[in-house]
Amino acid sequence: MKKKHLTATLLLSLLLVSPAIQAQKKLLPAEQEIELKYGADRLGKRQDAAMQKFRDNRLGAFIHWGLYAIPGGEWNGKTYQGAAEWLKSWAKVPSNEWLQLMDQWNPQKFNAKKWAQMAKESGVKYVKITTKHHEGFCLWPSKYSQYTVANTPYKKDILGELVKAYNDAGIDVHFYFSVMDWSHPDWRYKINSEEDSVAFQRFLTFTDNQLKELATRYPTVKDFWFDGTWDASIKQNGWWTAHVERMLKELVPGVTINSRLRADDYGKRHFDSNGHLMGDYESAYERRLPDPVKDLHVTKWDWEACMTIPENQWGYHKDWSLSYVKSPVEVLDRIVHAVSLGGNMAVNFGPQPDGDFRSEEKELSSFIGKWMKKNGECIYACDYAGWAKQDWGYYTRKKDEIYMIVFNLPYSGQLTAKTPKGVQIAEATLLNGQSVKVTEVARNEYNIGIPTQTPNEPFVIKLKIKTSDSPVSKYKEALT
Ligand code: JFZ
Repeated sequence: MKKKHLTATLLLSLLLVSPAIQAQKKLLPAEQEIELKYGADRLGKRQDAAMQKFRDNRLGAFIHWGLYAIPGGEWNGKTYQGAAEWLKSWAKVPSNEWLQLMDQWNPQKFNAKKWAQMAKESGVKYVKITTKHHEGFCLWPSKYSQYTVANTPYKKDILGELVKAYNDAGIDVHFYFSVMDWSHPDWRYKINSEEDSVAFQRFLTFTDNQLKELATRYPTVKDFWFDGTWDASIKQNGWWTAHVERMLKELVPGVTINSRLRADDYGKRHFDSNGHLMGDYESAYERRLPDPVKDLHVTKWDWEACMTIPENQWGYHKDWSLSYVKSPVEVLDRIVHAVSLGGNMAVNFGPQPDGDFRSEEKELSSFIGKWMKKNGECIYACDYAGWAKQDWGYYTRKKDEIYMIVFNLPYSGQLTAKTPKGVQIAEATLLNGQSVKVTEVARNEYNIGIPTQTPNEPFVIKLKIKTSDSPVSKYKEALT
């Protein structure tokens, strides 16, 4: 049993992670590109106000909430270590039995306004909500499925309440949607026969209907984040992924779509057969991040990473002691790491079945929120700075302002900053305006002082820069 899960996990990582990484390396010279009907719609970053808002938001929350929250990783007295939202699969529970959990869906502590307030206080600018995960249970009263909130004791439209509450708080809502649907008889992993093909076309029509329903019921939705699209059946129907992207963009002006939805004419995913990103942003960085030195190619496109607080639990799991749980500073490190490479970060929360959040998540959320309140200007609307990574932490940039976000303090009491050619540091300050000593130590190399009373959490130094083509410097490069 265990071995099987390991193999499944390995296979998942091989199948899901590598295509994106491999494909982008195979960029062909323009004249050798092949013609694609369902390849990238656009070359380079999307440049419009809605995309800019998506990018400027930078910090988001992911919410995984569905029937899986009820068993919380435990089935028939046995606890499963794998991701709680996959429990149906780990414990091999037949769909009809699993969907009976709907009778217990009655989150008495659920309060959309409280969720929105928590999000607001945590500093996130958007929330990605699982409208439907692999299990097939819908958080909205879909007329195309019987497995929805409407048919539970709770009855109410959870998604609708959340969209309203978040929007009222000025927070953008993104929809997570799993195409793979374990509750639907027409879902196929692979098309092996005419019969499969017919069933699967029916399934795609059902999915179109649900997506149109979501887009029209909740027109303020800003993004669709697709999942469960890695199987052969979808790769054999790349046309459909291109169609869905166009359909949603027509229904919801400005909407953004992740690369995970897409497959091209040849079943290539994320990046098409010519190596161009499909969708609006890359979404394969999950629970891991690009290397800040070796993976600078990611700064060429928009991307969003997502991460769990334990090692790999998206939905609510009763027992967080089964894997390592990241500390608040470790979570913060990953947020800053993503932004320093021009990416967004969505931190995941898995609410309890009663509609409240576990205490660890509340604490984390409040830590991030307090830090963002003081230091958010180095995150929101910031981008890759283009400066060489140093050991003390990360750089981000907003126009001519460079932020140093310090995670590691050196014994020398000096932070090294190396500027690109033609760039000098004019001034350094803390975010409260207090000035920090800058010493030029070599051409394009500076020592930046640290505050005498060092903060007990990561802190930010803001640099003002000057640019000149022929830099006036008393330091000459060595003649060799
Ligand atoms: C998927 C889901 O199976 C999981 O339950 C969760 O919702 C997560 C956000 O997405 O899992 C994946 C999907 C893609 C990768 C890894 C896990 N990937 O590309 O590495």
